[in-house]
Amino acid sequence: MISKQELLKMYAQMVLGRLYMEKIVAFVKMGKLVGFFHLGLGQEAISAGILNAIGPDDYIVPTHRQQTLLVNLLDTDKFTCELIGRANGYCKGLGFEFHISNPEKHLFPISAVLGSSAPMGVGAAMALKLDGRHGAVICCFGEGASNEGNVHEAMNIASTYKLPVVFMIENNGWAISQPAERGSAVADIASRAAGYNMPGVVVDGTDACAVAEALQKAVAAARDCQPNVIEMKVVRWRGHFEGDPQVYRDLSEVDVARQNDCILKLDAVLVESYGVTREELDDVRTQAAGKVDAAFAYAESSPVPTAEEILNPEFVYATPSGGLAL
Ligand SMILES: Cc1ncc(C[n+]2csc(CCOP(=O)(O)OP(=O)(O)O)c2C)c(N)n1
Ligand SMILES: [Mg+2]
Repeated sequence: MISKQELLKMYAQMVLGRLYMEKIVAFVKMGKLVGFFHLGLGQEAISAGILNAIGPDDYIVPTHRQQTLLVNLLDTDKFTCELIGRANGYCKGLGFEFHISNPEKHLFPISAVLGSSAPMGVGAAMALKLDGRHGAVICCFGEGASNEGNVHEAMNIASTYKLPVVFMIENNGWAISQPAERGSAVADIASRAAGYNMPGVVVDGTDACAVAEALQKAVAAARDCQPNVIEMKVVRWRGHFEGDPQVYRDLSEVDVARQNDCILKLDAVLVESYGVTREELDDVRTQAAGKVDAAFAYAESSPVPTAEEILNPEFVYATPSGGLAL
C-alpha cells in the first residue's frame, strides 16, 4: 500500500513535470528553444512511480519521454541549463536534454538508438550482480523500441543469467506515426515476458497508485535477481516531437485521454480518500510553477559554452578511467 506521504510526493513531482513540459511547449512556440522535444505529457505518473521505487543502489536507463523523471531527479536549474545549452548544465550544455546523463544520480544517458537502452541496462545489471550489490536497474523504453531485435536479446540474457533488471515499457500507443498494433502482433508487450520465462505485468499508467505499487514490486523482485517486465499503458498526448503536425492520427483520442489525466485522478484520490485539502494541492502547484519559472530565468541568464569547451573531447567522450563506471 502506498502511503499518503508517498502519494503527495508523487503528486508534487507530477505537477512539476507537467508545468515544466508546458513551459517547454511555450518556449518552443516563442522560438526560444530549438531542436526536438519529445514530451511525456500525460505520462507523468510513470516517472513519479520510478522515483518512488528507487533506492540509493538502483540505476535508471531513461527514455526520451521522461522529462518528469529528469526534472525531479536532477537539480531543476542545472537541468534547465542543459536543456537550453548553457555551460553550467550537467554536461556543460553539450548533451542537451536528450543526451543528458549523471553518474552521481545513477542516471544513464538517453540513447538516440532506439532499443539500445535494453542491452545498456542489462550490462549494468550484470555489473551490479557481479559486484554483489543489492540494487536494480530500471531500464525504460517505449512500445516501439520493444520491437527492436536487441531488446529481445537483452531480455533473453537477463532471464538466463537472472540479472537484477526491470524492463519498464511506456506503451503510449504510438511510435512516431506508427500505431502500436501495426508494430506488434501482441496487444500487451508484457505478454512477451513469458517467452523468456520472466514475470510480466500490464498496468494502467495513468493510475498513480497502481503505477507506484507495481514498480515497487518490480524493483524489489529485480533486486533479488528476478528480472521482470512491466508495461505501462498510456496515451501520447502530444506529437512525436513538438511541431509534429500529426496528420496520421485522429486527435479526438487525445481529448479522451485528457479526461483520464493522471494528475486529475491523483488529485481526486488525495482529496477524497486521504483528506488532503484543495488549498494544499494549490500550494503544491504554486510552488512548482515558481520553481519552473526560476529555473528558466536562471538558465536564460547563464553563459553559453565557449568554443574551447565545445571542442574539448574530454567533455564529450568518456575517458578510459572515467565515464559511467558503476
Ligand atoms: C534504431 C532506431 N530506429 C529508428 C529510430 C527513429 N525513432 C526515434 S523515436 C522512434 C519511435 C519511438 O517510439 P516508442 O519506442 O514507442 O517511444 P515513444 O516516442 O512513443 O515514447 C523512432 C522510430 C531511432 N532513433 N533508432
Ligand atoms: Mg510509443
